[in-house]
Amino acid sequence: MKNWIMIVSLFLIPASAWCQASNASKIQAEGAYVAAVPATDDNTAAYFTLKNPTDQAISLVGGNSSVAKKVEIHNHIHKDGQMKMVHLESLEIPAHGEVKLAPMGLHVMLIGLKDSFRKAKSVELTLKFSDKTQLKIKAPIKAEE
Ligand SMILES: [Cu+2]
Repeated sequence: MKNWIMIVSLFLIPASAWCQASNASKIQAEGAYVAAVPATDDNTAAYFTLKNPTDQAISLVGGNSSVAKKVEIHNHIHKDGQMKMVHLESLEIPAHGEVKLAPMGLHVMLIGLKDSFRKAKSVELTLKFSDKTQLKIKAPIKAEE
């Protein structure tokens, strides 16, 4: 009798719910926005604070957006008195910690902006993490702050 009840309860959970639950990231993105740029600019940057409420470090490893050809994780460094951008393969968010992406520092670069960006008021961005999960965010386009 007990076995019979277990089989029935397994069937009651739809397969789609399993897929979504395993693919959705536990990382939270707060205060997300994308910098408004002149129409002649091919690139822009997205900023947000990533919070990791879990017991394990999780890294941001990439992303994509329909408004840009490529999405990369970047940092700004000072070298020989100049400000330079460097491409990072990944960005770790410590367990129970947070990482702030902000102008003049860490950012997510949207490279090769498409025409759809020019008319947009917000950008949908998918962030990919080292634990194979994804986070979809909607970031308004506004002046850098
Ligand atoms: Cu950059």
